[in-house]
Amino acid sequence: MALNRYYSVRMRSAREAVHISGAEGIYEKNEVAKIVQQYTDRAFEHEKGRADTIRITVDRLRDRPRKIVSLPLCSLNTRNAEAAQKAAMKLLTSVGIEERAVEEAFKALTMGLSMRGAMLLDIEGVRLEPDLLRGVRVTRMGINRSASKDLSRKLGRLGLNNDTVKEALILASKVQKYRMVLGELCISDDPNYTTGYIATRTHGYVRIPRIKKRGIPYGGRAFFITGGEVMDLIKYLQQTPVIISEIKPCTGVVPLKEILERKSRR
Ligand code: WAQ
Ligand code: MG
Repeated sequence: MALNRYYSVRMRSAREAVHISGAEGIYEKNEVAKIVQQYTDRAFEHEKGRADTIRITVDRLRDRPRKIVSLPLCSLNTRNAEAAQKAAMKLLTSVGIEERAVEEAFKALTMGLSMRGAMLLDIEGVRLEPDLLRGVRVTRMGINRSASKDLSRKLGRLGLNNDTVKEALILASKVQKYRMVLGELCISDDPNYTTGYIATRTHGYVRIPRIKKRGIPYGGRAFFITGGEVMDLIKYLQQTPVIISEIKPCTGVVPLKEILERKSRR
């Protein structure tokens, strides 16, 4: 059997043992050296400060990555955290998640505890991740070169062509590909990044501006899931390599009503 030619490349940087930035992707062998260079530059130039430790891990993948299509992207124009939470509630409850689960997620995400990974909640809000402090890390995801170019072009028209949006869309697309997952809520832990998102297969990736006040240094992710084997889901999230190879439309601000009426064709 021919060896798989794909590699996972991951980077983590820190300054005085405090995490600064991370990045990861899936690449072919001939791209690895260039990506290591890019990740190094990125760690040195990060706005949170120059890293003094950069760890880069390169692993050949045993399995061929699964090719998937990205979620379509759009934005709401929420004015403040209250409006943002209301919109998030409407989107998530419209796919069968109960109100109390969404409330539980917001409560946990605004409490000020920082988790490295995501919370898993069932539709009633019961926490299901085995490690409640760490959460579940999604890893082994990437985007191929042609899809990355297409995504940059589509996001560029909206003034959104940056690593933060690209990487969040890649992660959310991998997560929503698994049928047990009904939705995701994400709030950045970056104090200056106040746009979060909701992702569902029905509505796609919906950006939600002003979901938190500027200056708040914590955030997090919650995945809402229905019945099924949680351990299989965790294995998928952590280990199954997935590559975005096609990009759905990316649009600017859309009224919430329109998003709720629109059913995506996926
Ligand atoms: N797997 C699971 N959870 C993660 C992962 C991961 N790979 N990476 C981060 N998290 C969790 C963790 O609790 C972080 O504190 C939290 O998510 C936020 O992570 O379209 O930058 O890297 O403009 O701060 C949204 C972009 C950006 C919205 C989200 O997340 C837009 C972002 P951050
Ligand atoms: Mg961050």
